[in-house]
Amino acid sequence: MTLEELKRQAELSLSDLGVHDEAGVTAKFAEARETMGRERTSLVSRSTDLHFPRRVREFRNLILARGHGLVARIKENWLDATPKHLKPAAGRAFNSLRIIAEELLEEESILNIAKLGKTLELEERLDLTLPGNRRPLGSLHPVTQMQREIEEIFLNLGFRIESGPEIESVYYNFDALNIPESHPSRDDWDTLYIDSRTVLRTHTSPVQIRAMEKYGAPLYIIIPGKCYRHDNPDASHSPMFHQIEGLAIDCDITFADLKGTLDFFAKKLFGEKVRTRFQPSFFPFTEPSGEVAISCIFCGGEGCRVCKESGWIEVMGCGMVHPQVLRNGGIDPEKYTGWAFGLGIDRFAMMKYDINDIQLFFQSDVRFLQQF
Ligand code: 2U9
Repeated sequence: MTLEELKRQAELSLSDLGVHDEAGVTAKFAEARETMGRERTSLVSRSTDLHFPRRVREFRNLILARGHGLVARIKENWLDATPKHLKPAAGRAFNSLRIIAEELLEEESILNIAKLGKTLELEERLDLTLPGNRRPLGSLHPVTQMQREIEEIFLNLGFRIESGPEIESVYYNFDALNIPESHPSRDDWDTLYIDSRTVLRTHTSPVQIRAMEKYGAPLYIIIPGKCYRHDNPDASHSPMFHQIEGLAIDCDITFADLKGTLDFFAKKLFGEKVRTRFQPSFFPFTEPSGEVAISCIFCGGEGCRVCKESGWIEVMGCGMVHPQVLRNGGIDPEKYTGWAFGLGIDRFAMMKYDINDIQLFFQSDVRFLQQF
């Protein structure tokens, strides 16, 4: 029976349709099920058609819509209106019709079949002898690779990786680090202010203050992350760059520990032949402070264009944590001492991969990135 015919008969009672016994009831309901099943199959066979999802919904409503759907009409006329002696047979037949109708019309399954149909139909069209379309494998960004290489060295030394907010308070980014109000780094020439008390962090040092407050001493942590400075982008400066800082606080930490650790780090990263040189420097948050240089990795220290014939390349800063900074972190400088260092990860990646323009890291040019 066609769907149109089923719709017409669903408006009539079974006795109007000449059904007067249980066999007739079962046969009539079987006809209805068969019609719905066939309609569904032909619907799915047209699954590649653009309007398929809409047709599925329409067919679903036609069959299952509350009140005027076919199943509802059949319930009213073939079940509710059926004489008592045929009710049990009609009840059983109707229940199986409703269940099948719902399963038949479970939208998702129809759409999946459709998809399958589409792929099947695609496959028919697909020439499997054609080469597959290669999905070029990506790789880690060179700055990320350098960061992980540095993290690995300190993780193996028993340090933990800490992280913290990039939008920081003036207190944690400057005050707690002993950086005086008048210090030039506070100028909005150097720092990106969100408002008078909030900045984009200019270094990861504020995370160390937070860690000292949170964990106290002893503390062995490294803090990698993005930092921001009001810098005009050029070959060696970017307003957003990556830093990693390290902090070791314990009851007998000395400058010798600092030198030994950073010398070990440099040899692990640039090779055992590399030598380190420490020269006095100044940072508000360390006293004494040092500038660390490594023997030039391009000329082995003989002198070349990169190291400006000096044989040395300055790579990072360090120092013993200033007692006031320890106090700001809630640590008693009478009991504990500590060392800290800071380096620019992008600069280390430029050295390692011999890249002369920091902007290349942030231009998302796949021709550049796929080299790593
Ligand atoms: C605390 C105590 C001490 C972190 C340090 C440096 C030296 C340093 C520069 C490296 C390259 C910044 O990105 S850069 O320009 N940083 O030279 N940073 S000592 O000293 C700290 C930090 C936090 C609590």
